[in-house]
Amino acid sequence: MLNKVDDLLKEVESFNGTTLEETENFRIKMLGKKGLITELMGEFRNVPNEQKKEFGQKINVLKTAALDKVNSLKEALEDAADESGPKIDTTRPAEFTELGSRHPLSVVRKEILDIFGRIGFAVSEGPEIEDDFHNFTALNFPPEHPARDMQDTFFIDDEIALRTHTSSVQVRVMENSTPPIRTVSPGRVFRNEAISARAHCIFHQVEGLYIDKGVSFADLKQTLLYFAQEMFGDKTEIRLRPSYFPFTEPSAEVDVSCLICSGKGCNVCKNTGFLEIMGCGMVDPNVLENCGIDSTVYSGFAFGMGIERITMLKYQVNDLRHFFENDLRFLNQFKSAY
Ligand code: 2U9
Repeated sequence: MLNKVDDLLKEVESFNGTTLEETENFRIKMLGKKGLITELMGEFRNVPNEQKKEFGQKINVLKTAALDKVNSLKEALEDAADESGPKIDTTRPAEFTELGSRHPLSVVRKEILDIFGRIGFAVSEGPEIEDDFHNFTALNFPPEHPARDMQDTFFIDDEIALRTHTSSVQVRVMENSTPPIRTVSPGRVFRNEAISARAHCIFHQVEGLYIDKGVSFADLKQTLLYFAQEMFGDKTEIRLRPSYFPFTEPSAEVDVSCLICSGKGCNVCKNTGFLEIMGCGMVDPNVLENCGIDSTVYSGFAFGMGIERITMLKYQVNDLRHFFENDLRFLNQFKSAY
């Protein structure tokens, strides 16, 4: 029995496997469940008592030698395989990563700001929580104007409210700079309205303001025609209808020729051939004076639009609530937009 151990030790010491497969087979032959060393260990009970101690020591040496030999050969063969060529295919294309997309309102806001940016309008932003002066008084809202009503405005206290338009940002620009002023103000606005397919208590605006010497209604009209054609296509026509806002005089609603029927009449434009896109007007001299600008020297125009409305018209979205629900089936349709 002791000789058998010595013979196996010699076999282990002389083994020099040249492949991983050969080495694994050797391990199974020696150390596997039915391996030679395993079997020999099972013979322990048959060893005469006076040899048990020596047998036990020798078999431990044999087992350790076999394990060391197998492990060191495997390690060396694996290292050699690594050096002979990479196991990782570095030319394999990366796993596909799902990209997000911009929200349609962000896409359209950027497009509006870019269009006005190309004709020299800077971007100005300001607080969403405003005081009465910047949201109402400076803009010529009389003290009893219905927009100041709790029904229409979210008041925080008597003096402070969530802004109802971004005109308040432009009041701040006028207070803090001297003409010429050419600025567009994008931002969230808040109105105390019931949520429906056509209205929401939070929506997004871009308002524009141009103040300089000699600014006329003709400048306003041409600026808005440029905007409409950049936004909706160069065949687009505009139409101005008289209107009223406290902060502009004269004031107008701006329509574009219907994007679906080009003015012929369809159910989208309710057979009028036109779609309303914004309001505009010449800044009321009272507003200029309230903001520290001499109305005898300067004049200006202003306009305001809802980003939701422009997006609905441009992408034929028929329910305003889609913009706030973040349903991926809706948002994924804007993946190709930049
Ligand atoms: C200053 C003076 C005047 C901004 C203007 C409108 C007309 C307008 C509406 C469009 C749809 C609001 O989002 S909406 O509900 N806006 O019709 N806004 S002129 O006039 C200003 C702005 C700033 C200092």
